[in-house]
Amino acid sequence: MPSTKKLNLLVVAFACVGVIPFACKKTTTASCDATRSLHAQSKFSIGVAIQLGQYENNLDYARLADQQFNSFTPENAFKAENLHPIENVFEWTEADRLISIALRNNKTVHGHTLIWHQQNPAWLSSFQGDAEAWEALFKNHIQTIVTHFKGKVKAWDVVNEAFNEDGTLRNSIWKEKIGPTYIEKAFRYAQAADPQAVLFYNDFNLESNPLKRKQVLTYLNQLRNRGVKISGIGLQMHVSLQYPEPTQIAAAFKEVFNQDYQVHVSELDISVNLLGNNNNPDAAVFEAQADCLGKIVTLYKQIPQQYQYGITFWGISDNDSWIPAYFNRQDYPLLFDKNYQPKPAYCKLIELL
Ligand code: 9MR
Repeated sequence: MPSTKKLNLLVVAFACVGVIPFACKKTTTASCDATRSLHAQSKFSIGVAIQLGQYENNLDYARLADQQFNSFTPENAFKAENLHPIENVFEWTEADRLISIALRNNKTVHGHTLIWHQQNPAWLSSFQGDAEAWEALFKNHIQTIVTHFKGKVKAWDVVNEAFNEDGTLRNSIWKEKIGPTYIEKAFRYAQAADPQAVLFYNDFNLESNPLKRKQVLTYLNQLRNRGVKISGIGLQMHVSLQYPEPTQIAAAFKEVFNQDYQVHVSELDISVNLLGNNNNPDAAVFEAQADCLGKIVTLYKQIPQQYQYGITFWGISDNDSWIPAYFNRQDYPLLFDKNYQPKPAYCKLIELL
């Protein structure tokens, strides 16, 4: 995530915290065990970001991954720095292990991500070549990966986080070297390599920033009008107790499906310590988190079924979340606690699905 995202989140949080300290109000959730299965309860897919190392070394993690979720998004294993670490060398070993675990356990795999400005291999920034060489590299990167996983990966986040918060195109190595049409080209190359794959554009703050959402939709609609296949939009939804308001989320879902895009809540987590001043939240905070998730899921269920691609959580337990390391603060944003026990958010979810 870019540092601007960090800043934006904080600015938004400071702006809101005095006005609406708890957008998601407290209710009481009965305690529950995790002997049931989220995905078995659900009409749409319930996904999770998977870390291969955790899956292979932590029995609690693997048990919950298998039991509760039916779609796996590799959290980092499919990013360019891991799959394409050296020019002309692709490294499949770990990604293939993850695929066989998923398929053996009847999970679908959501490929994340083909083209991004982050987690690119070092060789890319020093690659010397003319426009033609860059185009060949770009095409080869996308098509080698999509072809390798054809028939095994159901859907791809073809392009990730390509827009700024004001809705303009973000500067990135891809925009610089391939040109501003790189998004269109990425989708066309992915589609040609696997015509069956479901193709997504994925980004953050689409649920909370109407300007960015409008610009992204306008941009993607233009591509579609030129015959580019774009099946859906991933709203990452790294949200918090304070923000965004459920009304904003409802508006976002509606705008996206009204324009004929499938809606993937693609990286859901709910921060309970956005400002870093509540390292030991009490039970009321976790009830509020459950309530917040309940509102999101209730809104998601109102989306017409053909547009419900699914909800994916960005990790299993609070132990596995990216947030503490990235923001250098304690946080507890997921469905299971650090001991892999269900939290009120899990109980709320299973009750609502
Ligand atoms: O969760 C991922 C974390 O382990 C990585 O260190 C980080 C690197 O930027 O990427 C995290 O996942 C990101 C995802 O790929 C795209 N959207 C934002 C996610 C959180 O930063």
